[in-house]
Amino acid sequence: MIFNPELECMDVHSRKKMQLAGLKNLVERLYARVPFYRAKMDAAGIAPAGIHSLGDMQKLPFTTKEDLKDNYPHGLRACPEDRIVEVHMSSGTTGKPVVNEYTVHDIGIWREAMSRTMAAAGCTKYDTVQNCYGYGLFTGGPGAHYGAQNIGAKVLPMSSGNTGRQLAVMQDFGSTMLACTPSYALYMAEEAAEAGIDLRALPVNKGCFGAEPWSENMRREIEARYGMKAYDIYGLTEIIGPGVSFECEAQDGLHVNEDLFYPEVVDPDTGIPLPDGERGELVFTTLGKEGTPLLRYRTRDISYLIREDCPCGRSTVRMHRLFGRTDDMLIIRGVNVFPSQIEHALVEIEGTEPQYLIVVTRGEDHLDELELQVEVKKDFFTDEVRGLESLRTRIEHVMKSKLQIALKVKLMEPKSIERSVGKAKRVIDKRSI
Ligand code: DLL
Repeated sequence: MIFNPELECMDVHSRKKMQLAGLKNLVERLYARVPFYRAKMDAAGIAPAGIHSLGDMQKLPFTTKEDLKDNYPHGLRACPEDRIVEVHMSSGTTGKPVVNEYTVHDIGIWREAMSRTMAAAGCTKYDTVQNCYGYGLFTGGPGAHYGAQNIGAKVLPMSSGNTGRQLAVMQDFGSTMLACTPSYALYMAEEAAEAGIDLRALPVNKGCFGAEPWSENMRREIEARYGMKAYDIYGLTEIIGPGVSFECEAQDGLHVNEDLFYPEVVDPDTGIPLPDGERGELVFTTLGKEGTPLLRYRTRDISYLIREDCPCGRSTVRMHRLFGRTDDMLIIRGVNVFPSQIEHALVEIEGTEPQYLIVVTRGEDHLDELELQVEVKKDFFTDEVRGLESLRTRIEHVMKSKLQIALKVKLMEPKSIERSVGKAKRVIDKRSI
């Protein structure tokens, strides 16, 4: 279902006009109200009066994660404090967390963005949405809550964890839609199998999953185990939370809510905008936000833009599912490796689960070592050493040909890699560089 046909299917020219008006208004507000942005624009030699077209966007300075950290907690606020009604933060493993402060208007933008997102995954007022994204400072729980409720669906605000109770509620309340991280969806499916619960026999038939990288293989696995259609949803705390972009029933790229969040893709090294279809770093500008709007925010997420008609009828630009992050990239003996490449390569190997952990160490010879711990499927995990050894060498061989580096594979017993109720941790980097 298309939640807002007027805005989601509008003709591209009219949308561009809206975006330009939004950009001009944003630049004026930032220049007048946020000293950080005024200084940056002055240094770049661009004033609000110099913005005449969307092409002028390129004259504007970028905003980076470092800028957010330097201005923590309130330095980028663009409205009086008494207008802020909600705050979210990303946990950020290092340094200070990034903050998003919302006005009532901003919550409205989020609600709209998430209503479009969940409607595209088939959510209607007849659905019961089991929301197992974390509630709290994390945006996942509240974002899905606002969207589903606005559609008129019934929300079960479960938050993450307590898997036994999740499964009991899923059965007792007949949840029809699931919202959580893809890794948690798989974990719940494993627990269900263990408890003898047949998820395929339950009413749950769709889900919207995101907040972490996941492969087509994981999608197929989730769809098979639940008997559902699994949709990818994308977003980040700094911009709004979930709701920046989402898949429609065509599942061929994610529609960007571009009237709200203007996307660009740039070369991560030079910052030069790349043509549609070319892979680079996603950059977003929030067009209507009041609390902590962002100008040309460098996400570090890697994708490309698709500007072709979509059979669903939405006219918004799409982004390819994320390929990874510029800062997730591991440099192993000089070769760039993304965890997502490893996950994609694992797809080809029968007998493995989509559960893996990458451990990077630096040996006494100062060379990087990469160990890939891979879980073996229950049926493949026999005591027969020869079978396992051939699986191990097969994985090493596939990885070598796909990634151009040698790595050591350690086969792990079923369910031995730690499961997460939120975002899964896939890399442990033990190098002290
Ligand atoms: O993860 C917001 C969110 C919640 C998105 C629920 C979707 C569903 P952060 O914690 O700030 O916000 O993390 C944002 O997570 O820059 C991506 O690197 C990654 N990410 C988010 N969605 C996807 C996705 C939320 N669908 C960071 N696929 C982003 C791959 C994703 N990575």
